[in-house]
Amino acid sequence: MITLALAGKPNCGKSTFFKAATLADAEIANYPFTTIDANHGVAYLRAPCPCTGLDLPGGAATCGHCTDGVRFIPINLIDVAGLVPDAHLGRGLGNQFLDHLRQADAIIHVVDGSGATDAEGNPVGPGEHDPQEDIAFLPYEMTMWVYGILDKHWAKLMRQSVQRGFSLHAAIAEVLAGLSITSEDVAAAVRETGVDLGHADEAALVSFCGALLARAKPMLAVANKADLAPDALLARLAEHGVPPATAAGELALRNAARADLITYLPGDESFAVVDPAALSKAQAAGLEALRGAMTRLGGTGVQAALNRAVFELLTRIVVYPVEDETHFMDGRGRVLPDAFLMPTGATARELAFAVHTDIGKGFLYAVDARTRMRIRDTQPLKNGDIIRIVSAAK
Ligand SMILES: Nc1nc2c(ncn2[C@@H]2O[C@H](COP(=O)(O)OP(=O)(O)OP(=O)(O)O)[C@@H](O)[C@H]2O)c(=O)[nH]1
Ligand SMILES: [Mg+2]
Repeated sequence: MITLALAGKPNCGKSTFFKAATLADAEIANYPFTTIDANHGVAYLRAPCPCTGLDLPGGAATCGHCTDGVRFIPINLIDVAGLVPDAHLGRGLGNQFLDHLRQADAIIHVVDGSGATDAEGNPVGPGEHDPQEDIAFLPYEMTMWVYGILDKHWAKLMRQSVQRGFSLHAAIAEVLAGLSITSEDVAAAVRETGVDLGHADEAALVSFCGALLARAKPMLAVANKADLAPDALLARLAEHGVPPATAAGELALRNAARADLITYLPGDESFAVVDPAALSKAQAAGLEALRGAMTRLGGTGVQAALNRAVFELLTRIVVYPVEDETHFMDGRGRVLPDAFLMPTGATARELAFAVHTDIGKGFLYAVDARTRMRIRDTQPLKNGDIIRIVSAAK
């Protein structure tokens, strides 16, 4: 399963974002380093369910795995302890937490878009800190952390490559394998930065590490606490590709929906109150304030950030494997039960391997369930495809 990590300075709203996205318990408080041990949970991506418009078995309206045609696809989410400037040198809680980011396929960098906390996460007056200053800090800390790992092994790496004709690219990839960095990534980062690894100085190696990291751990910065931020600041952040979010707003909506006070699906631009008479005065006022913020921001931005990280940064597509292409079912009669997040360009054979190694090994051919046409082995799958895999393995 895809794993995203929430990272950023202390007190920016990572645990609030995590709790809103997973509804798992997580401690939230207005001071730095509330979270020490990382929280792990399951969040969901939002996608249109392919059952809409299909002729389903027994004339069913939906597949039973979606809500009104909206499909929620599970991913892992990790809420990591806050990082402060110079964490790579051991400041704050040190660099042990950078280690949690190893497991992530991509990172959502939660920025306090309200400017009401300083670089260390201590509360300051509204707008006293410029959130733009925080955007570059996380990539920098992570780059310096990778550089630190490489630097520690550098003499050995050089010796090995000179004495034993070992490829330096492969040796670097081996040292950084924990970050899922491959020798292809190393070769690409060398091409991108033009670094001559054999004779590189510190600055050249740091820029090489930055390029490596951008490939291995793509990052999306999100301006959280946007409900408190002035429009002009949000517009400036948006110009730098940083979308707004209100994690606290999303958490309030999910709790209200769970209590049947409102109808709201994560990622909706608005919500509907079920029965205005059932709300306390405070609840009604809180929800109306939130409605205003959502109109201004185009929703809470939480679902949008999760979706963007997976569909845009990791360029995944959703594909639905079935065993019976006429009824869109698996072998147990369940309609469209599984959604697979495949890399763009993946083929049916790769989907077969993702379903099960044996199914992949026994792969014979695949059928597009919508057109009932066989698809070529080499043909890239499309987002939303429903695919029957025919395999010698059962
Ligand atoms: N107004 C507003 N406040 C928020 C939002 N998200 C979080 N907060 C508040 O910000 C404070 C910090 O939230 P946390 O979720 O604990 O932040 P964190 O980043 O996990 O903090 P550490 O674990 O200490 O690193 C709390 O008081 C939250 O209620 C938001 O979207 N809007
Ligand atoms: Mg926290």
